[in-house]
Amino acid sequence: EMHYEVANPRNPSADRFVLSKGHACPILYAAWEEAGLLTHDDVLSLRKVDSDIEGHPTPRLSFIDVATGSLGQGLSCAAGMAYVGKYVDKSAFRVYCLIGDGESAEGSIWEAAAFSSYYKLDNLVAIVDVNRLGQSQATQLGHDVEAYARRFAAFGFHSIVVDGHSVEALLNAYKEARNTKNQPTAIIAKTFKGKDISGVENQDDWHGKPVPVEKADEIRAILKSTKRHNWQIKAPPNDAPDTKLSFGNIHLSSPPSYKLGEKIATRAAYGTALVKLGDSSKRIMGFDGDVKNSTFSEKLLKKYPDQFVECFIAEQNLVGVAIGAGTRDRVVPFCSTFAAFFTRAADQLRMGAISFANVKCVGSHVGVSIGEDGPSQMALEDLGLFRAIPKGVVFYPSDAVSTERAAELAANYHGIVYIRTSRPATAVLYSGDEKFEIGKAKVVRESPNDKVLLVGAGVTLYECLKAQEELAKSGVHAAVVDLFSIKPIDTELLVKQAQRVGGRVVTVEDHYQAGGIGEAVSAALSDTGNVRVRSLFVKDVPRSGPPDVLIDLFGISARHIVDAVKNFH
Ligand SMILES: Cc1ncc(C[n+]2csc(CCOP(=O)(O)OP(=O)(O)O)c2C)c(N)n1
Ligand SMILES: *[C@@H]1O[C@H](CO)[C@@H](O)[C@H](O)[C@H]1NC(C)=O
Repeated sequence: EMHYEVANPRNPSADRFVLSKGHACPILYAAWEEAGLLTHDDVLSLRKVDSDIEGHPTPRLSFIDVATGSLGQGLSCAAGMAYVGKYVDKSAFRVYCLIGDGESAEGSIWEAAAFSSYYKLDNLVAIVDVNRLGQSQATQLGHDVEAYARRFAAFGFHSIVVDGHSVEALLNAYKEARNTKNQPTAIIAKTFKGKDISGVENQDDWHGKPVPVEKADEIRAILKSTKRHNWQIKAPPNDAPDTKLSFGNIHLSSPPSYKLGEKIATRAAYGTALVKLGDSSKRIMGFDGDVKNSTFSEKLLKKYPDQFVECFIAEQNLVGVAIGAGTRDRVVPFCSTFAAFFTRAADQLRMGAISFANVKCVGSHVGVSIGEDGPSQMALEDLGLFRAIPKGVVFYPSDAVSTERAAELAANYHGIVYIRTSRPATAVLYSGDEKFEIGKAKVVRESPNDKVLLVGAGVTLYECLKAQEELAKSGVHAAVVDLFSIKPIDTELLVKQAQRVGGRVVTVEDHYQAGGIGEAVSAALSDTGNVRVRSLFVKDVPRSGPPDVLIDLFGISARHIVDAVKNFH
């Protein structure tokens, strides 16, 4: 059914296959041997440490676009691929996603289903392997294929029920899917786990186990008696445009233009940056979860509606779609929502790391400084989440200039990048031509007499600046660092400054302690002698109130910084 190029599985025009039930990958490896990409020895190296034929599929293999194995995520990624195929590449490629029936209990499957029908992704086919069984017992719906058909139909799919063991029935269903316009298709395949193998078929307790070696002859006989189908590999049409996406070459269409001291929220500057990146590349895409007028991603929608996808209030799917859209470097996806709500997609982000995904997450509304909306809207653990991602980059810009540059750096870094933006308007600190780099902090105040180093980012940088002025009045001189790049952190600069001021360092952050700036700075300084770090952070569950009041009440205001310095002996 699929069109692909065996020698180049990542051909941008080729059909995509996502094995959402990733644990079934041995059969996928066997299929690629049959297709001629893998050797028999490759396939037999399953799960060996020096083999990319892993226990669950990952993009270490050229025919895998997204890692799977954490159930419920494949359909979102497939939908992202299908969206790009239909609306961005305008290519004929089709996307197939195989889902387990047990897996279909995951809510994210249904988030993806709603998204796929809303966007009329008629190039997307979900195949549900209804074998009745999960891992430890029967699924909720058992073999009730009609119930799956009704559910997918209710979510806007064209549902087709087939005998999943009949290749003819499956081929007919794929044909029907190809002829179905304006809606995705769900093929509900009734199957039996361990079909035809005596004592195994349709029985519990065989999940994830090889059949016993004594049964090998019986199984060989079954396979030999199974009718072979004549098939040929169909070449892709090669109709996907050459995107020439060259990372390192995506620029803001004009440098940041603000007046020093002018007050702009970094979230607003993010919207401006996204538009400027969109000016220079048609392949910059924005994704948001119905908060686009809060995150300011709507600026991209307004100027370039073709480069924006509303993903509605379904953050797991938002991240999954963006990860899928970013595969094969078709687009550079920027997804935005309130930073707190990215925690809902923690598992998608974790899997994104295993997928070596190229995705940018921009979280607004961080910390107590959002004010009256209260703690449910305050991200206070997002830095911990994103810092944990291997090779992930985390920016926490304090002003509008550094925010625009963070977005530009993110667009050019192939990997997962998080940008933490803030709600309150903050003063512009840098001129438009200031150079920002991944892994580099900025010293914003320094004098030869400094006796303490204050480290902040976002709103707390301004508290540090206020504290610095206050302390100077009583003759205590403090250096102030704008951390900017939380990960990788600027160890060199921190060590140098900490030593220069005599080893006293105070960090302050609008975030809980775990995974935050205090811990990051402490780790960076842990191998430097005679350095001590005091950290101010949000210690308790916050509440509603004016931002300034909350910043003070929860212990991260200039007054608390001054106290910390005065009590730091
Ligand atoms: C999010 C998540 N939860 C649990 C598991 C553990 N697990 C792996 S396979 C499986 C059963 C899956 O059942 P189904 O989707 O019906 O697949 P099949 O029975 O066809 O193998 C479970 C619970 C997992 N991999 N991911
Ligand atoms: C977003 O737009 C809606 C509808 O126009 C409006 O009611 C709401 O106040 C806006 N939110 C923000 C934060 O501007």
